[in-house]
Amino acid sequence: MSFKCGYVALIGKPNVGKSTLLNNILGEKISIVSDKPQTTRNRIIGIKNLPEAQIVFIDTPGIHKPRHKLGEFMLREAREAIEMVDLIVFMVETETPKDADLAIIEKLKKLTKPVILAINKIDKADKGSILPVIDVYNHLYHFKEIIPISALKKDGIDILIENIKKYLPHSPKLYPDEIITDQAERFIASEFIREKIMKYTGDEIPYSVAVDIESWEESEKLIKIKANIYVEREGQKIIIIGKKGERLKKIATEARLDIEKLLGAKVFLEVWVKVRKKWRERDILLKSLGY
Ligand SMILES: Nc1nc2c(ncn2[C@@H]2O[C@H](COP(=O)(O)OP(=O)(O)OP(=O)(O)O)[C@@H](O)[C@H]2O)c(=O)[nH]1
Ligand SMILES: [Mg+2]
Repeated sequence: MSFKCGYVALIGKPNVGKSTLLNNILGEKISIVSDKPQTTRNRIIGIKNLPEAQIVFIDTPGIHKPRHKLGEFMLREAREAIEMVDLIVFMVETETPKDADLAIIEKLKKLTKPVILAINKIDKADKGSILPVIDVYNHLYHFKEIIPISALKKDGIDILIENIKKYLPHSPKLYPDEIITDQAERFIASEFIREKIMKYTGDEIPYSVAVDIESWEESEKLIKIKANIYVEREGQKIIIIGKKGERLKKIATEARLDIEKLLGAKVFLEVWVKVRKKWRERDILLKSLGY
């Protein structure tokens, strides 16, 4: 009866390190990461099994003001995660709160759930700057705990986990031990491709891209995957492909290596870039792309 199990949402403004934290807690990459905001678009469950607890994390899209229907979907994903969990981990950076952080705190005030504040990226902050930040947040909201961490350098993660456990309900496991995520391999593979596009393109391209797996054939020796990259304009297609196809080749090669690691198998990956005008605004296209 002493076993604990519950849902924990990782929320915060874009780019604070939510997905980095989830991957490093699990020791496996299931949620994509980039140095650009609005990387995560869907709720992603990651399960941490401990001898005395099962923590079901939900990574969420960064909370921002949506400017198109895709953004509205992302915000809904975050909101629904907040509604379904036992505990919220609100992530911020080691700096005084920005408007986006304050707006989230206003939303938290309307809830009755426990909230832990994780102050991330302490590895790049001056030592003396952390205490004043804690002090400011302490005055803004009644956080159950305030924990400075570095998701990247895995600093403070054990303390965070110990504190999360305190607020989980007594309950048997909700998921079998061997399951680490609710996301299908097909989805994670498409995300790895999107991650490399985010890495190798700039301006508006990372936000105008969606990836869809068209076919997936498994044989004994090889998994053959055919994927489509959708962009909104012809010019974006030309940029992604690059001179003599070099950029697309780099994107596909790096994505394939990640997919092979995930699947533990050899992969043949074929990618095509296609234009779908204004897909971020069109309900039918959004739905067909999983948003
Ligand atoms: N220095 C430092 N960088 C970090 C840390 N955690 C994450 N980052 C970097 O911050 C950037 C954003 O990380 P993500 O994990 O994608 O952030 P996110 O909160 O999931 O972002 P969205 O999905 O856009 O909401 C990446 O470049 C990470 O490498 C950290 O502890 N220290
Ligand atoms: Mg993310």
